[in-house]
Amino acid sequence: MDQDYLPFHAAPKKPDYRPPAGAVDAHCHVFGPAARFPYAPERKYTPCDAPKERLFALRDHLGFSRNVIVQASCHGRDNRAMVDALQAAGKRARGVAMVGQEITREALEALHEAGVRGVRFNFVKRLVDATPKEVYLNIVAKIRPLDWHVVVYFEAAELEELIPFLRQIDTPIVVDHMGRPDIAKGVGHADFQRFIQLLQTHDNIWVKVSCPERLSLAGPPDYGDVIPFARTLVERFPTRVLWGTDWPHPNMKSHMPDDGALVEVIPRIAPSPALQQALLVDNPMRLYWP
Ligand code: 0GY
Repeated sequence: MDQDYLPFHAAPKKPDYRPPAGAVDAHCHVFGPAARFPYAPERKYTPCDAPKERLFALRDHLGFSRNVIVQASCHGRDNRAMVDALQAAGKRARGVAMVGQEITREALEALHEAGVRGVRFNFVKRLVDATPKEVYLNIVAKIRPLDWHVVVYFEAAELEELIPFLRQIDTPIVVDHMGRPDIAKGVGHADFQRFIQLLQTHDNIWVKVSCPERLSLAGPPDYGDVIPFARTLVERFPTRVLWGTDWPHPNMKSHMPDDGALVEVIPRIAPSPALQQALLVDNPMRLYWP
């Protein structure tokens, strides 16, 4: 199967906004190269190769210092491409893996040694087949001794059903892409307010204020309709927000964002230097490089 979405931006602009020293891109991926790290047979899409060298070049070009490389569904539970990138990055990258409940203590320790600090549970139906919640809870029990956390990816409509499950997880939980709110409904809608209430009542839950390009109805380069969602989260939960490029933007079919333009969104969602320092440096350092 050939790649079935747009390739990543070949030459992103140098952003006008400069991130603070030590900034972390806390959500990005490496894909392949397929010749060395084949894609998972059960994948729902085939990405374009997005090798580690391109990620590290982008990191430097955008003015970032570190990456958190998140395992994506197209590689399934084969974490080798991600681990290979972590090893090449030295201490400048951490990882989030996808694992099965059968994983051994030794295998988890090897991932930890490579720089993995979390597991990802994906609930987005177009990306993965459903996994029973007990399986995920068994995995949580295995990662707890390593002080890892859980990254969850779901869409807003699924949150209500997921809340009892999330309450059973006592490690930190990081929610991808703001829980994918429906931007057309607005910040005041019950769905987004439910998410805010969850953050208010559970101080172990963090959120990535990422992916305006996936959520926006207005589109590039402004992504103005997504700003109020992200800014609300940054201002209300300044110590539990993370930011990431989501490079190389798998499954983007409407447009491929310019990563430099995405960086320029940051001061609009985190308007003060103190909020930017928390979002880009202090928060990810606390979670990934304590
Ligand atoms: C993202 C978003 C997507 C894909 C995945 O695991 C994945 O394949 O996360 C998506 O299609 O929304 O964060 O990369």
